[in-house]
Amino acid sequence: MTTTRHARPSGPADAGTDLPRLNRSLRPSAKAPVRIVHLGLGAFHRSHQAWYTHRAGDAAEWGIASFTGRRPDAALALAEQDGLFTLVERGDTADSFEVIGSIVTAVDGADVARLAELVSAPATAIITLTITEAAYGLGADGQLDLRAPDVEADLAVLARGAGNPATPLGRLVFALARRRTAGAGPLAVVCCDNLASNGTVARRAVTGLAAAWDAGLAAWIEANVSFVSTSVDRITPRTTEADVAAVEAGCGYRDSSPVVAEPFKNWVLSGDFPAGRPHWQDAGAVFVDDIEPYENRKLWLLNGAHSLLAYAGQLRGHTTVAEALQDQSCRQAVERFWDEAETNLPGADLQIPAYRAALLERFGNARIAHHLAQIAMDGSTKLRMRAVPVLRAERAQGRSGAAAALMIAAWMDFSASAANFHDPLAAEVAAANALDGAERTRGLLTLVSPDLAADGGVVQLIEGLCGTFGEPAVSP
Ligand code: CS2
Repeated sequence: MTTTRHARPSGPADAGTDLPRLNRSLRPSAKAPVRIVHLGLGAFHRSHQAWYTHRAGDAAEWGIASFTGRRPDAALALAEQDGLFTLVERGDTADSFEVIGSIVTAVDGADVARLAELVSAPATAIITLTITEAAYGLGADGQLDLRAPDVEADLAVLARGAGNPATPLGRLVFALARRRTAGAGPLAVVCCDNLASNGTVARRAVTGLAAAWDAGLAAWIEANVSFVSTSVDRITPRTTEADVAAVEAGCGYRDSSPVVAEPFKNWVLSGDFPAGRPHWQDAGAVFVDDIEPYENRKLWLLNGAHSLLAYAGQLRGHTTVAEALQDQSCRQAVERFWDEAETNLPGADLQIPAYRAALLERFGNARIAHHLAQIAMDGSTKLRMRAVPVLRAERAQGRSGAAAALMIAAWMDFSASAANFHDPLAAEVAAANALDGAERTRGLLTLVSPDLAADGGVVQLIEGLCGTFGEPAVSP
């Protein structure tokens, strides 16, 4: 199937260019009714879940209403295009373009009344989430931190009966309460964030918040909401002005919101859909009983290598994944980490050698400018999924876990030097960085894994590895 479209849409030209804007005249098929509500309208949602839904054999029955997170911008831009956007599939040598039609409504996340209305509609069968790893509000102990200021604030809003919670979790819990009242029946929540056992994490976070507000609601959620676990994969860098220009040149229309992604995509899901689901398998999604080996393979090998490259690479002065991979010291650290991780990934079914080879190719695609700074964000949360399990497994078997420890050491060095350090625990990280020597290492490690921080051997190992990729540019 060719995905390149050269048709010019009818309709007004965009201000500032003589090109027409992408608009409903290019909608690939009739607009589907809303049956999926999504929280987290970002580039990854559009290149992944929206693409799978667009390509499902029964796409005509499954429209997505997609809500933004903190800002309305993406919803406003997409609404101008009737929800349509161009997916630029960027291979090693060429781009192909496809107009994606599965998002039928794009809404500002602050419009919680609209969210509640759609979630409580009987036709809605699925709520998908890409709200970032950090948004599940889990502490290092894996439990929802009810004392986090934004969680406390939302609980106060819910307790007052006000309809404007600010966090994605608060908004979701509010909307589920409306579904309960409406008697609209069971549905599935499908977590698409990069977390281990992400369905379980979402269940814990949602029911934890609900229980702190209304025990009856928590019990209703337990009985009526299925939390599906998924492993999601498609490298999707942030869209740039050059990408907008590439769409203009390739398609002959102006799209304010194209999304660029690699050709590779993967979606593994496990769990029940009590109100039905699209035939995502038509687009290559895979449904399994036991998702853990697949999610570990992806979280450790792909995301782990990404985080290692993000910290080591930036300490070495690189900007993108492809650039960092050219640097032998970064490449070697990745290969060593993969060797360690692989020892803890069971079964020939996982085809680890082929998976590793494919990753090297995917990371090496220099036409995808995947910025290390984007991956480096929220490290305290990400390392819990990407480095800690491998380090823990290695130590449990009497080995050092030095390659996983090196990822954590690189994060520590980066945290002390980055001009723009973005992390939910940024204040705590800064406080720990003001300490010296082993105290600093222990303080930082406690934020990622309190149990590993209590092990003097691990603290010493990580401290010894600090400075491997160069000293932090700015001392704490
Ligand atoms: C990346 C992921 O930003 C990050 O933390 O590791 O977004 C990664 O690109 C995706 O998981 C790929 O599927």
